[in-house]
Amino acid sequence: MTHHDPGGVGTEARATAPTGLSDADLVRMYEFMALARALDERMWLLNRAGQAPFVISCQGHEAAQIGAAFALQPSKDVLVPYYRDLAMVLYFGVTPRDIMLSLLARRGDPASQGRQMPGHFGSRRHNILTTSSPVATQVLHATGVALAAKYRREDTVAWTCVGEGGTSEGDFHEALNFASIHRLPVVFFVENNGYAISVPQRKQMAIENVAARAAGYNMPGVTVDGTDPVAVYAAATEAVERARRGEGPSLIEAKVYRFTAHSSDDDDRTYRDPQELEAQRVRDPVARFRATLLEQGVLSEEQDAAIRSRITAQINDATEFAEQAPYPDPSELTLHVYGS
Ligand SMILES: Cc1ncc(C[n+]2csc(CCOP(=O)(O)OP(=O)(O)O)c2C)c(N)n1
Ligand SMILES: [Mg+2]
Repeated sequence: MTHHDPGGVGTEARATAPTGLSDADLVRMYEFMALARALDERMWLLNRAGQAPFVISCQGHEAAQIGAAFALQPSKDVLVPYYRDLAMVLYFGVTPRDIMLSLLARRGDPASQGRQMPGHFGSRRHNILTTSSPVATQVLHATGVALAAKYRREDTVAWTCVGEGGTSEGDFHEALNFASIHRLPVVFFVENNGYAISVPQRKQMAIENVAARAAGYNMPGVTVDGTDPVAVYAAATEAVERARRGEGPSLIEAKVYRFTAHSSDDDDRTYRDPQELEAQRVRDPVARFRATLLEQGVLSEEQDAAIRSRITAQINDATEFAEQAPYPDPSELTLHVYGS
């Protein structure tokens, strides 16, 4: 298995049944998850220090995103993410420097040259479709990507992510209906964190599992523990293989928890009991996966320390790089906005 490496981990590979993931793969998964978490935490620090206007977080979603990412091939598959997918885009090749340039609205931001809000990922180079702000629009875009891939007979899978709140939008249902009729190579990945900003799931829909929606479109729908990257990887691999075989789309619901407020502009204490948040800490995917790997002897304390210091160095570098980078030139304000 070839996977993009976050920074180089010297681990011997050993096949682990039944997922086919080697020890090296598991450690790489952990490093991506820890990198995403640490980068996210730094972004909040910069926000609270008044340097970054807006942050939207992946904290709590890391295992779901990395488990999914490892089932994909960034060189040929297309990622159609939503704003929480920091860990996924890092796996597809977006760097911490790129993320910081976007966060601080600098000219070098590869997603929008400092014009869009942070969290609006997009990179032609890395096969990441540009994110649109209205929730669930990306689900239709991914369906279009899959339709194009089928027409061109390309071995491409379109992978799109959406929150559970987004699955109550009409766009979501139109996309699933169309994709299923035409057996398109697309996977719909729902990161169910139980809230759509302040609205709990029971006020968003009358079902317990979003996966149940798949039955209405005659496609497989599964619910997985989104705090376990290996469980997500197994479900994702099955869906991706099905799509590659030409058998059509699948829906995967990963149950996660959102450890931060909706965004840096939200105060979750107005609608979420702090005790609920504390009780969910035992489900912290990064801490849990680290503990599991240590317990299984897949990761050593020394290796973990090396990973953490490498991550800190990467994040310090990215922060300093972006802080020193120039803002967009005001004379280029209308560039890429109006045609001539
Ligand atoms: C069509 C549309 N309606 C409302 C919004 C405002 N909005 C942004 S994120 C969000 C919540 C989405 O919740 P969910 O889909 O569960 O994703 P989560 O943020 O929980 O990951 C809302 C209502 C929007 N961006 N687009
Ligand atoms: Mg949600």
